[in-house]
Amino acid sequence: MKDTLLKIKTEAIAALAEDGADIEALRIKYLGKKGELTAVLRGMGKLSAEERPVIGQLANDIRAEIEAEIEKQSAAMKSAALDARLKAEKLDVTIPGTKVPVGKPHPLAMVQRQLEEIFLGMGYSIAEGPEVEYDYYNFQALNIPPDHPARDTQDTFYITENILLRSQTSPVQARVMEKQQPPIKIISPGRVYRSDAVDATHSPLFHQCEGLVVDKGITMGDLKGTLEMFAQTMFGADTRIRFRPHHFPFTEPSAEVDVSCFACGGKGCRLCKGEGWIEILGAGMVHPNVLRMCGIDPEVYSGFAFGLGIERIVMLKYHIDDMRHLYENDVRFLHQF
Ligand code: 2U9
Repeated sequence: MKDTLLKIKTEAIAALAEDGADIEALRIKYLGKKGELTAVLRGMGKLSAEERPVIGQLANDIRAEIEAEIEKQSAAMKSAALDARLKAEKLDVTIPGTKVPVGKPHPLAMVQRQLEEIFLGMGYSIAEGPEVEYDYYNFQALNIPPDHPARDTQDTFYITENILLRSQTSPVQARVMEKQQPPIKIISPGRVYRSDAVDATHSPLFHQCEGLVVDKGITMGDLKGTLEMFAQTMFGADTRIRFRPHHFPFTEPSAEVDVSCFACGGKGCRLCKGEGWIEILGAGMVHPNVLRMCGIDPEVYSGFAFGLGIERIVMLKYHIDDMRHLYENDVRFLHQF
């Protein structure tokens, strides 16, 4: 019996060491319930009382040795399989990566964001309102009654007789004033519409950013200081501003505002057409009629307002000579920003 056991051991260990051995099948063959070692143990009843513990001990030792060999061989196989996988999946970190195209904001969005940052920094809030607006908020509340000549320069698209696409963002401010008593300090960036034919400087859809401050004791000095701060942050610390008298129905007095040319510093160049100055916005003190119509007492409060076209700022800043580039989504153009 001892010889049988030793033979099983030699055979089992040799079989387990073979290349590609099926370890689980060998475990069943030698150690399973119907396995060779178990068969030998079953015959132990025939042994004498002296032989039984000796053979029993030997059988247990051999079982333990085969089990240890199974462990050893299956660990070796696992590690060989892992090695093979790692070799096959080898990663060459020196290969250049695949470029993932990353988008970026449109130049109009960039400048709008910059405007927002500048005015948020001065304590303004951002106000929004509908692009489809009542005639009342777009015109009448802003001191532009029916038949006023300003309706021609701001001709827009009508949905019905009383509903239109807003021609300016001022109705947003009129709505805020109607809802809220001063202090008011807001900007209203957004899309506006006018029935203009498309050319290098006109589009039926463009973007404006307007500002409004209403409180007790607001003066033209506050307006000048605010616009100077804005111009210097937007166009450079040396920028100067200049007010030229103008007329808007919603402000009195009104002015067009120029900045000293940020390309030549004011000497005169192509960008400023030799003037040294570039017109960038309109502004003024809110007309008492507008305050009154929006429920604010002009005897107690005063305010200033300003408005600019975002396209114009983008075109000046990036030397773009045709507004249509901003809407055509040609990536060869957009990649330049
Ligand atoms: C309220 C009262 C007054 C907003 C203002 C301008 C002057 C102005 C133009 C700039 C270029 C329009 O896009 S553009 O053609 N805007 O010159 N806008 S004052 O005045 C307001 C706004 C709201 C309640």
